[in-house]
Amino acid sequence: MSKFKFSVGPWNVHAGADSYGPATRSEISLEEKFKRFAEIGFDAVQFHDDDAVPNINDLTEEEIKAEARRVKGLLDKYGLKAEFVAPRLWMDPHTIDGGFMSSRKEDREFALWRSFRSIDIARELGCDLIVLWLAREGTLCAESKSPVWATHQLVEAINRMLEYDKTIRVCIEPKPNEPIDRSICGTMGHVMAVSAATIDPARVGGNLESAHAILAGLDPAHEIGFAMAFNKLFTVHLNDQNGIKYDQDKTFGVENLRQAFNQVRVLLENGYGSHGEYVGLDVKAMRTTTDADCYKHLENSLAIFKALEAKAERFDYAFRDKCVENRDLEALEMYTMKLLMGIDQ
Ligand code: XUL
Ligand code: MN
Repeated sequence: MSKFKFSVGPWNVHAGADSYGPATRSEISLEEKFKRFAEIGFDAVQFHDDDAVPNINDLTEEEIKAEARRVKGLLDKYGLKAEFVAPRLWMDPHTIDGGFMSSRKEDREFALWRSFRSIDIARELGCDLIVLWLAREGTLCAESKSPVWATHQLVEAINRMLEYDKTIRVCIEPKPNEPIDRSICGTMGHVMAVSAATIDPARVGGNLESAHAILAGLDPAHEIGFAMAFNKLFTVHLNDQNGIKYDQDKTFGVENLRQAFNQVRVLLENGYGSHGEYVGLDVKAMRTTTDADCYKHLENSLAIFKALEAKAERFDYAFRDKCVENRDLEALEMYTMKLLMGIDQ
């Protein structure tokens, strides 16, 4: 029995289109996804603003809230909670050169409008968390934007959200690049600095995605630990990634089992979830996956997480301490490898 609660986004079950080719699977309705998420064992759903309210730009504020209430009804029907809402600030023509730090004032206002609407939607869905994945916040042409000005724009935008709703929490999901070349807020360290500069740091934290940390050349477990040291790990996006290349969002643990184990171990060791945090997955099916198997990557990620949780529960801390005391890290490393390989010891 897992100690954790799990969440997932509707975009994690998708039709398989990528930049180089069309869809390979059928589209699935939001309700059908909710039904299967609940059956698979998820507790909560993560949303982009327009996952919950399609065509959001064409609706009035009241229409947006009404549609969000309808989606809340669907969540209730399947016993699911909403975990967070993330404004999608990368698809719209207004976001070509960024959102909060776009070079044009009307585009910056659009980004704030979507953020305020995301807060409204979150409230209707019954959650208090806004995730900012800052997809286009940075520079494509290094000389085009001052990183000082851009960083101030980000802090100011978060302050406006904190003022708009006095109890909403804002959570940055850092990523060093893609689709932007040079990101303004690329790691957990950046997130902590931005948080500290806002008007209410206790309400501004991070969402650590394993793949994004690996893209930054960092260890996801250490990024998790760093944020937890400041009580700022508001959620996680667990997945896997084969080195520093395009963002792959692979099934959790399939590339680096030891690194995955250490993410689970750090979460478990430090009581992640005791303030209601969810273990979120952000994983994609392979393009070859069939319609019949289009939830397999989620089932597999959950199964791998739970198997690693059971290993983490069995981790022999007394043996670890003895190895550390004797400076016998070779023995500790082999103990860990045997634990992962299922070799009796
Ligand atoms: C992009 C990414 C997004 C965010 C949500 O790399 O991870 O799916 O998690 O906007
Ligand atoms: Mn993510």
